[in-house]
Amino acid sequence: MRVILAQPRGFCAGVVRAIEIVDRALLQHGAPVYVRHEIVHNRHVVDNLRQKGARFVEELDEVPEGAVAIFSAHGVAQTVERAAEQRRLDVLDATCPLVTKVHVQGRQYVSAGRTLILIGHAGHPEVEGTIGQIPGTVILVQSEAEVATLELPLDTPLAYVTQTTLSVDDTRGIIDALLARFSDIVGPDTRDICYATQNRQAAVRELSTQVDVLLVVGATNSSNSNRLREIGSETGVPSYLVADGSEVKPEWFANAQTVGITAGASAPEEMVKHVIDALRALGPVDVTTMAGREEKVEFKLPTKLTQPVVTGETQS
Ligand code: 10E
Ligand code: SF4
Repeated sequence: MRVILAQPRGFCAGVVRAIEIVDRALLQHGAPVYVRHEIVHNRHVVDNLRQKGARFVEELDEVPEGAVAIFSAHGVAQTVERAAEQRRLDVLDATCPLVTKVHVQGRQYVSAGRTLILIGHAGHPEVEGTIGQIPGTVILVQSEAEVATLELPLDTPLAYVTQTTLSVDDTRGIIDALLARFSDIVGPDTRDICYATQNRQAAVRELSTQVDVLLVVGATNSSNSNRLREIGSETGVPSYLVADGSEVKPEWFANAQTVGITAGASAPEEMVKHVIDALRALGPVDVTTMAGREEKVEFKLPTKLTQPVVTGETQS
């Protein structure tokens, strides 16, 4: 069996930064530190940090007053920021800077007097965070069909922003429908879909022309990983989302000579190796990596975590 690995795949700069924030917080403060929501949508990442002393909670009232609390990479609403202040929590914000950029953009549109449309998936934590970062009403649009049902005067001053991990193609369709229906609407084209999402989608689209089966390593609650699997399916290749090698099923490869593997932005490379090992258990495999875009994006850590840790007492 031939295996071709997508390039780029796996961790994006926002995920690397978020995990580093938890690691450094543990070093600086000692266990436990509290993380609101999964730091990124991956059980292996979460379990690893839990073993090191991180405690994962869904709401801040589960965090003792004054403790270290880390916001996940997906971002939080302003009500969560205020609740953290009230509980005097020592907050470290692991929101990806590209998500924060969408919050800032949305607030700018609203303060310029426009009604804001957020293109995204209801209930996703990034969407809840973005809605909660914008003062006033935010209208959530999830599909092209929903655009026709919006009950707004056609000349309402509107603006749109998007979730960062959407399908580039679906989002373009929704934006085109908005532009066609409303006469005074502005927004950032598809640029709110982050570089990592766009690069992984472009790579998987190309990879799917060369493979008989596609495996996407990622979690079922990971938006960006689900979009990668959908692209594989849309191109007609049987495509499966797997958390790790234990979920790989031999019958998927009955007629397959070439298998493509990619990984969502929150999936560790160890899990890609685990999946390759599962394929090896079925027979010999020859692994290559497709030629692809190199990513050099890095985000700064919060300054609180870049100060040297002072240990022991100073001598007089
Ligand atoms: O479900 P998502 O794809 O949004 O999140 P993830 O944790 O799987 O991957 C990282 C992406 C983030 C934080 C959204 N911008
Ligand atoms: Fe940031 Fe994009 Fe990664 Fe989300 S997927 S954490 S927006 S770089």
